[in-house]
Amino acid sequence: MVLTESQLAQFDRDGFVRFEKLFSDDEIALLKSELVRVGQADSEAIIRERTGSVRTIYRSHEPDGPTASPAFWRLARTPRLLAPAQQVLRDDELYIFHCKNNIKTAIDGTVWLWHQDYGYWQHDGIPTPTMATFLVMLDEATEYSGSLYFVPGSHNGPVHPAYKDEVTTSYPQWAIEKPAITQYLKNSPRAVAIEGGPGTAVLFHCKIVHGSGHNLSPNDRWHAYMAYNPSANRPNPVPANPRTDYVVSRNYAPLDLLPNDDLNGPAARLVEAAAARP
Ligand SMILES: O=C(O)CCC(=O)C(=O)O
Repeated sequence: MVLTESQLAQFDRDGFVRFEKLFSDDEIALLKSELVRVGQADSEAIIRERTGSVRTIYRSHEPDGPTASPAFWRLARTPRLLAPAQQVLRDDELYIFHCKNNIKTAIDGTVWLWHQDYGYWQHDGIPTPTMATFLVMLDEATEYSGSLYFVPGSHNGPVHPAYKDEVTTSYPQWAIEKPAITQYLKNSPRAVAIEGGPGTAVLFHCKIVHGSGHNLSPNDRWHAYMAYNPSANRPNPVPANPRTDYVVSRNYAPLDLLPNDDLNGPAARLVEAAAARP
């Protein structure tokens, strides 16, 4: 998929660009069934809410590991995601910094405080804020079910002072400090709710100011995310406690576009194994 000049300009101006029904109902059903399957694993790459329900499933895009899924391996490489990410980052050599699936369950799926992704990722040693993430909606996202909010154009501003919040949710988050975010929101364009049906996709910049609320609705709100980073922008070593591989991937090999844009198929290992067969 090739972005038009106007889509590219929109990304550069607003910090995000959306695509309606980029994935079919069958593809969304496949991705959801894969998350149900890998969500049964006993793995540290699965983060739970304090209630015990699943909050995030990481690392479903690799060919190995307890949360691995061939469909997600292929999703990372589909020309529908990878090609626009290459375009907005002006770099053909991208790898997945991480893949995460936020399973914001009905009633108990909790908030993501206002933050910038690069607010965390700078602490992981990423040299420059030239990264972009594709969100794929696996359910209907509404304000009621805890959709994202973006502050348009905020990626062109500074990296705001952030603190590590270990109180609000089960998983620590680098959130923008309250005085800074309060002032910023008062003086910025109004945040927009990123609502949409299953199959909608949104590509966004790693410095966009965003957050999301609690899921008060009776319906789950599953989102899949692929965070793309140029291989040349891989993290520098950090002095202490580097985060684990499922959240800061050490696999910097540039991704190849899928030759056939089909999420139904094998992942790398299986492709290699098939090719090696006599
Ligand atoms: O899925 C959400 O509601 C928010 C996720 C998010 O902002 C993040 O993972 O950085």
